[in-house]
Amino acid sequence: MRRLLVVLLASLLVFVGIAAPIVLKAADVHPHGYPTVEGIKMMGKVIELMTNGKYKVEVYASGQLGDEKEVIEQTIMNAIQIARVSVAPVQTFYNPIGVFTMPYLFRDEDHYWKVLEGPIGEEILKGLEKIGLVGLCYYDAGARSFYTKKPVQKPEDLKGMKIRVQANEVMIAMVNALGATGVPMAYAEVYTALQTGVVDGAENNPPSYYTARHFEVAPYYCLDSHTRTPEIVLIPKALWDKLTPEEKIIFKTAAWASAQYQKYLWKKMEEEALAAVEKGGAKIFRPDITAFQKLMQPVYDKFPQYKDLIQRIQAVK
Ligand code: GTR
Repeated sequence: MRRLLVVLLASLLVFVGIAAPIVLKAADVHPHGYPTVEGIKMMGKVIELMTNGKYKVEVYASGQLGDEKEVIEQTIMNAIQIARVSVAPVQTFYNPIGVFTMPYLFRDEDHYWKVLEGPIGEEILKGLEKIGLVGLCYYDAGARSFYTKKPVQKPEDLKGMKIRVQANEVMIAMVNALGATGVPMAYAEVYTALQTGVVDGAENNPPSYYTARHFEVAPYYCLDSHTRTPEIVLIPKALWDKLTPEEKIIFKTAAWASAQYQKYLWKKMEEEALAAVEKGGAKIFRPDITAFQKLMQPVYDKFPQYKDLIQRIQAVK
């Protein structure tokens, strides 16, 4: 009798539309307040609102659900439903996306967005389905540059240094081409690795350099802007396939809207971060970028699989 009552009550709740929401777990390595985390929160709110509460997005910030490689694996298995990661570590799972981590690939910011939000960017998002993921949109991550414990103002200064990179082959090759050694390592471990001298430097954009407080332990920031590696928002294909046609539009639209918001927050934080690290004692160098760029040919030679894509990217005006 009691069981029957429970079943009846549960079906009634479903009927009047107050069933327990389907929880979607979202992962990000950055803390609350960081543009990517706030972007995902906005996307979650739009999804919740537009589906009348059928879905609820719970955001796990600061790497609570693991490093990016683990998060990607879990998202493929539908144990995590929203992954906001850099495209760099996605390369191991889907090689073509690694093209976006090639050094000095994009002419400028305008070119970057034209490529990402044009047919090539769309094609890469679509290709992710082959590994069980659906790419919803890209987020801004500006340009990455080196920061070190000893000053680096030109490529020669990097010689012999150990530089932490993301789990990405192009990044290792890029650092090696400059005469240093690329050491892949999880983001959460970088602070201690710098502090204890396990590595001599790392590389990232100003908001990461600032919020992860790496400037405290590697105070020389050399703005060589070697890569413009975008961020990406991924969901499991298993989840996508279960969505109704209407829900698919809601998810896509929510992601698109959140990208506009994230880009706005990004611009603000990029400037604030540079000022903040300087205030915190970091020294910023603006080097001759062509000196770095000139040494990148071996990286291009090492990844012939990207040749066609690179040509198409360069042709985007
Ligand atoms: C940041 C990026 C993170 C993570 C990190 C890293 O710029 O937003 O997703 O990839 O870099 O270097 O590990």
